[in-house]
Amino acid sequence: MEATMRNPRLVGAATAAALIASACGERAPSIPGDQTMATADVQNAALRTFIAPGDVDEYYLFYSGGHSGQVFVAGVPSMRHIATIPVFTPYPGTGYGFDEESKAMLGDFTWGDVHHPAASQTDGDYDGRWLFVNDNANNRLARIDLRDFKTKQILGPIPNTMGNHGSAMVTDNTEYALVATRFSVPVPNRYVPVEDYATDFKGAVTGIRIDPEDGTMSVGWQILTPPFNWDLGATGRGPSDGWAFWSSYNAERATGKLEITASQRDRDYMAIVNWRLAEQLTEQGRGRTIAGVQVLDPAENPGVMFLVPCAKSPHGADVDPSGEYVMCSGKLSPTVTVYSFELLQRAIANEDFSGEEDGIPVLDYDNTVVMEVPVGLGPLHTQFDGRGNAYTSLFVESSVAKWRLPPYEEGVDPATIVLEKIPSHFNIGHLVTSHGDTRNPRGDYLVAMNKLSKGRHLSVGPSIPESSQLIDISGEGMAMLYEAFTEPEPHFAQLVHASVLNPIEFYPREENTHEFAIWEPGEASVERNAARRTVEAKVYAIRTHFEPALIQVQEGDTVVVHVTNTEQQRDEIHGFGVVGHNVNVVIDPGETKTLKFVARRGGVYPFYCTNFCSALHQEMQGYFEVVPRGQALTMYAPGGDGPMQWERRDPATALAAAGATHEHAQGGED
Ligand code: RUQ
Ligand code: CUA
Repeated sequence: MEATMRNPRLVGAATAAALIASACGERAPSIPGDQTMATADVQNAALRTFIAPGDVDEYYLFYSGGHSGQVFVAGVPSMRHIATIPVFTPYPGTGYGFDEESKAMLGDFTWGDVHHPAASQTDGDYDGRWLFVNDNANNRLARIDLRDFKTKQILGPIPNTMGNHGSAMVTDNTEYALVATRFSVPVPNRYVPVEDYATDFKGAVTGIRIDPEDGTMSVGWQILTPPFNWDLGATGRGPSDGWAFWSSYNAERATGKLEITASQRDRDYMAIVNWRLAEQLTEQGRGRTIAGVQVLDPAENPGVMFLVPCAKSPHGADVDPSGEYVMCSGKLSPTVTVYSFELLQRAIANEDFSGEEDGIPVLDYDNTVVMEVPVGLGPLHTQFDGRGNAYTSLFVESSVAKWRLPPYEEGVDPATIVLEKIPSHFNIGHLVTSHGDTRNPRGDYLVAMNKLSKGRHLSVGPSIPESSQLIDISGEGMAMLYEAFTEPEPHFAQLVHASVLNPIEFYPREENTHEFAIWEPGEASVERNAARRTVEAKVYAIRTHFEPALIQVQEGDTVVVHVTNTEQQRDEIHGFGVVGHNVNVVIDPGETKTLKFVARRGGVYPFYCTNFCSALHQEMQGYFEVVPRGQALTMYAPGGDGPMQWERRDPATALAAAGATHEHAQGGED
């Protein structure tokens, strides 16, 4: 303690904690279970989470924004929100979805449903290059570049896919992002009555190939599956490298009220997919082409897919850091089912099957399971600490259970495997530990992502946030540290050590390949094509003006503006908002963006810098003159064609105007 207290940052925190403890003695902070936190625990929590002004956090928390279509970035341990990365949703804050490039990426959709982010890996650990996120709603997958925290590609809709939920998980060396469907439909999609669901509807598992150089995603192969609802998956590593696993619900192949109809059987299935074999079979042309994708039927391609029963209505399928143990959490059973990969392989080799589903062998349950760990009610998802422990979220019980991974001693009492529980507020969905789905979990922090916050915050009316709780798992026991609130709606997250990432501070000018980038004010230009009724401008932006500051167009013209932010300095961001035309782009230093709008009504419309950039930010503005139809343009050659002439005439004698104002003002004073 002596040593730590020498750290001035910690002394400050300790003092703060002591102050809280004394000054607010009446207002005892409460933690899970509504027990009062002991003063020592308060002090510890304050010390562990306090980041002094100017200091930075240890970890990046990338958490999915659910149906907001975004990804949120927070620092851990402070849990401070740092950034919002828009992915499937326009976001005027960064101008995303307003410039032509990102509009093209979004296509016809203005929302998505992000559930499971997956950070790229090399040798089974995060490499800090990309973050892949799924869109459960519109069957897409997106890639965020962690060099600049921007969405760079949206792939999809992925053919033959409905509800891209079991997604995204990346393989050990980011060869693939693997995805699976939540909903089943007729494939190829056509009208078939829902009564024929069990026989005529299909799900799919898809391998999305990742280009190792630049991360470009493309559809590699697809496996058609029975109409089970694939929920969540995990990729193998070590001994299980080359394999992937998905949990499913609805082994009943039911429709209607699934809460009843899909909860009839005692067990659902976990899928075991040999993705390397799927890749080979596709290369051999064993697939049928449906909607442009090579689709493998597992009945005709033995070995590519197996099923094994698992506890009822599972959410997570997870693989431990060694790659030997695969587990499935059955929400409707109080257990986590742990399989050994070796036993699964043995069952496959010995054809130890207990049945089949549409030609897919079902492995014998008893011969593949190592243990049904009695974790508690509503187990949902499991992460690891790298010290032989697993942490499972318990939705119904509203807590996190810490338990011991195999191997277990002969005849071990299953109850002794569960080591500890800590309550969460409230109804935890996913949890994430630092590097928790890699070969090398760091074992220090766990974030519980709770589905309900039930008013543990200042009241904001009926539409309330979700809560996330930071738990210290570095010691023997788990300790609650902090609680933060987020907009809807975190599902899963990635907790990545800051040292893994190396984001840029601005875009180096040499890298700007935009066709219409300009770097000198003299290169700014406005060109009108009278025949096509378009005006195209190259605009130069720097603190604190635009060049040109006046653009003349004709009513009805399509206006295309390429704005280059010519700054080469961190934090010098400019915006370009056009009043009355629903356009706002934000251009980072060194970046060029293109915006486009139709000048529908004659008049004068200001454009201005929307991002506060300097003391003269308010002055950074200009005008679009929209000359009414039938009235001659004055800044172009007769006929309104060709380059716009900059200085058409002196501004209505600025001096005289100023004088007038002055006089007027003086008059007012008298
Ligand atoms: S999810 S806890 Cu794994 Cu779709 Cu929401
Ligand atoms: Cu440029 Cu504000």
